[in-house]
Amino acid sequence: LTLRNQLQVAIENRRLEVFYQPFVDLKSEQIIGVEALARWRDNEGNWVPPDVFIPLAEHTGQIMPLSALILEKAISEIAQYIAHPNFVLSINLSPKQLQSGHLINQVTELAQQYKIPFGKLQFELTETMIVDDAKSAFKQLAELRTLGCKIAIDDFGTGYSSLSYLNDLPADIIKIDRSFTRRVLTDSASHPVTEAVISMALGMNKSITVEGIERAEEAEYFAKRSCQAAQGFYYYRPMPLEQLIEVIEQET
Ligand code: G
Ligand code: G
Ligand code: MN
Ligand code: NA
Repeated sequence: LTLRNQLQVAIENRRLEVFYQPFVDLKSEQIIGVEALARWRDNEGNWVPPDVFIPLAEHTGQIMPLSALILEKAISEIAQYIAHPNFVLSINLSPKQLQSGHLINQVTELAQQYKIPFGKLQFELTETMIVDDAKSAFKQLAELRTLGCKIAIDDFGTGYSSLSYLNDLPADIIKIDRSFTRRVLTDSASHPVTEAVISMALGMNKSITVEGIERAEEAEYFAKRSCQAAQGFYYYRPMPLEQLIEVIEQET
């Protein structure tokens, strides 16, 4: 079977899994939410990297049923932990989901079914996704925000967006890409850019989540600069639900 056919069968049998990577408050290091990350094993039982099957699914159109499956699995699995104060479930969106127009209905139905307040749901998308079809994307993002969902710009600083359009970005949170994080302690030439990205985000009144924190010194650097939240292997790696439950129970 081709990878595409294997993926088709896996989606139909709901065999994709969701891993969760917690993110934390930078000051207290307390978990304030989790990012849902799709995971898939092929017929031989080997993990296929999401960098492979997500683009494949986007190419074949399988991304729509795949995304619907991940959204439902994540919401149903996390529903009972959402009651913790400040706990947010963050979901990666694909451009097709924004274009389709079904997203609002899907989200509304699942939130009602699993009794999840909209404020507990966050959606991550990249700058490029918004620019590609700005008008329709802005409208859908505005609707999600009106419901109370949070919007986060993923991989911030790596897209092609013009600075002028950043003013109108319909988002609550900026996730600073890990390529910036990686450099702050090693490559002094990149500091001005990182500092500029931080001041832009703060100036636009966005909350900042720093991605890819792998060392205490990196966390310190961003904490000193008014960034609120952080994610990275230094705190937690993406993990299966059973492990996440243990982590949450240890924390509370
Ligand atoms: O964590 P990781 O290696 O798993 O993720 C690789 C890439 O795949 C990241 O860019 C991440 O945003 C993306 N990704 C992971 N899960 C999903 C998903 O459910 N939907 C979409 N659209 N992208 C995802
Ligand atoms: O594009 P997005 O931010 O959704 O990508 C999420 C990906 O980032 C996941 O594949 C996850 O495994 C990876 N990731 C999360 N934290 C770290 C980190 O501290 N270091 C590295 N190298 N990758 C990370
Ligand atoms: Mn992400
Ligand atoms: Na990212």
